[in-house]
Amino acid sequence: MKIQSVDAYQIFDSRGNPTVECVITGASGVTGVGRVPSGASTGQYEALELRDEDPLRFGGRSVTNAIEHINGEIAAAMIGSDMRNQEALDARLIELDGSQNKSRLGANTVLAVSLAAADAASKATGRALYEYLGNGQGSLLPLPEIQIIGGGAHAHWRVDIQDFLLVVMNAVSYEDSLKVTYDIYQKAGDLLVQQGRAMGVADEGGYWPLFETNTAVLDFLVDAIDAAGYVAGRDCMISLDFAASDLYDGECYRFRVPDGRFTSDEFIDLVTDWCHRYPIISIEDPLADSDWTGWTRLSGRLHDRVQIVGDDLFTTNPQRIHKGLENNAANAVLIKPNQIGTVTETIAAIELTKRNGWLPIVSARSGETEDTFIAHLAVATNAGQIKVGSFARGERMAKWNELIRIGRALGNRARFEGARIYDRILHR
Ligand code: 2PG
Ligand code: MG
Repeated sequence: MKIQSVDAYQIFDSRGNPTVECVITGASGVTGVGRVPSGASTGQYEALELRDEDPLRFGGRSVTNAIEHINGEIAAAMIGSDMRNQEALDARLIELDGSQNKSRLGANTVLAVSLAAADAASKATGRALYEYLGNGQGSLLPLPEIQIIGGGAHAHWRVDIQDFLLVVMNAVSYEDSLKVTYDIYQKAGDLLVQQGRAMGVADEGGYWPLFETNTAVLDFLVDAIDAAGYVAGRDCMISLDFAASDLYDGECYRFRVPDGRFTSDEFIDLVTDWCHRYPIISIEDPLADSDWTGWTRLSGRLHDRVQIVGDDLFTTNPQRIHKGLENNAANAVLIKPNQIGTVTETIAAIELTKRNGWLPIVSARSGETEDTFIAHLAVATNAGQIKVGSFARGERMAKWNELIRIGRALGNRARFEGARIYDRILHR
């Protein structure tokens, strides 16, 4: 099952920005495709996303150099290799790049090839992608975290918090969690129109409304859950992505609505207070990616009460996850393949997280494509949770729908733990 050709070209993501698509063709004619997403609130420790930086072309965002790398030196190195040996292919890509953070070839460049190889190999072996990636061991359908309201860098800072997400705590199946989400997403939209707050949708399909404070959004969400016929705190809980690296100026955390500055300790007090006052089950990047002492202090207070997720803090990087484990900095890790650059390293980050009793959450980016790799990855690794943005827009629904298909294909092998997944880290 040798790789016969590697072909990359520029496509566009859900924000209309250029990105890389790569097709790998095997000697038998089988083809696999990889498409790369892109973040807006990117962490400073992420592997490098290579863009042309030519202000006259796509605002500097074109990916011609990435594509030339693939069609040139990467194709030369990949052609003739066995597409079924993902670890060897990824090791070769890492070796070719030769840098610490994929800065020579670009993580977007390398990931497009790594994803395409996995897809091609799954087809060549006649296995669904989740079966191929998980070597037949994956059967757990993930509990979704679904965005209802967007803010921060994804919604022109209308509110400070980036993601206000819903977790359906008592869902009995993956599809049940989508049904409850549908009810609440629709009801929230109706209420926003009634209240004259509706403006549109943010980058990931969540509403982008007018609110004067961040806590007013939390109050609104609780009301929307109740108005949809569910009980906040019992049936459904809230998950927040603070994306706090974007709020941090190196000394203090800054809120715009209302205007406020907080030291790390003061911000920890604020986050702790919210977790006591509202039905919050999960907090992501509650502090900046450089504020390690703050993370340890916050986790000391909340680690058995809420899921504490490092996204910018860990950037799917096993070295940073190790540091987090040593420092008791969190209890969960957001997993984004393009933060690290290869399928093998992404799976290694998930395994490291699980081995140490923390929870992985497979995640999309704010700039997405129709690619459904992450749905397969979540099931393949029995990750237990997934975050894809809201319950609207094609690039988001592609992932939710793919998980429905995977569930059907698994048949009675499919498992769903729902919110029981949190029992591994929380005392509830
Ligand atoms: C995040 C993601 C998805 P971005 O911060 O978790 O919400 O955003 O892709 O912009 O980093
Ligand atoms: Mg995040």
